[in-house]
Amino acid sequence: MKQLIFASNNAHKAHEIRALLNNRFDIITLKEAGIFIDIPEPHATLEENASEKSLTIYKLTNKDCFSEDSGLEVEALAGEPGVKSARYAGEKASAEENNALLLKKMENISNRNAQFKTVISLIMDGKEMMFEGVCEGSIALQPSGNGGFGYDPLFIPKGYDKTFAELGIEVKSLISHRKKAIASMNQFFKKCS
Ligand code: ITT
Repeated sequence: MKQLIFASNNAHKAHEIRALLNNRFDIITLKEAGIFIDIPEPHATLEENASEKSLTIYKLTNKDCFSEDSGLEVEALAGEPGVKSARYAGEKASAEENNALLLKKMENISNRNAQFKTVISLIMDGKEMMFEGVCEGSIALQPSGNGGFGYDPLFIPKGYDKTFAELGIEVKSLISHRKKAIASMNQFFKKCS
């Protein structure tokens, strides 16, 4: 099976992506590849940060790889936390701290519309390609559920009345931002084969 390095240190993402790629590739995380670096994400867009991660690993390994940058964009907060999703409440903030800050900023805000966005940067044979996926929904009034990671306890996808953390990976894998971005990458792989 063809190997593909996933340029990420987020084990939750790797778990979801392996399920979504359905064993099409042997996905190797950075840790499994013996690469112990925290790639900086200094840019203002998900696209630039995704490129930064995959290009860093490609330059280091010269192997096919991909990365993804994701963020939660809240309409009433002008797209915050966006690219800062992982470090919204501070550089080393936990998911609970990020969620608490988001709820605080949304106190007394009735427009709860939000979307998750994933941008994938794939480098194959030295060429970069990008894929994107968006999942619309809304921000709950309080965290619920134990599944998933990050903002999942606060995000209610459109058409549902439970959070991603309550719905679990089975439902999330059908409708998520990550699912849509991976589906688009899969279309590309199908065209190539
Ligand atoms: P890598 O850069 O190593 O891949 P990361 O956690 O730093 O891992 P990002 O820079 O893409 O990843 O940060 C995205 C943050 O957005 C992530 O830490 C979560 O807080 C949140 N996030 C992304 N996808 C999510 C999802 O599917 N469900 C809930 N929260 C998510």
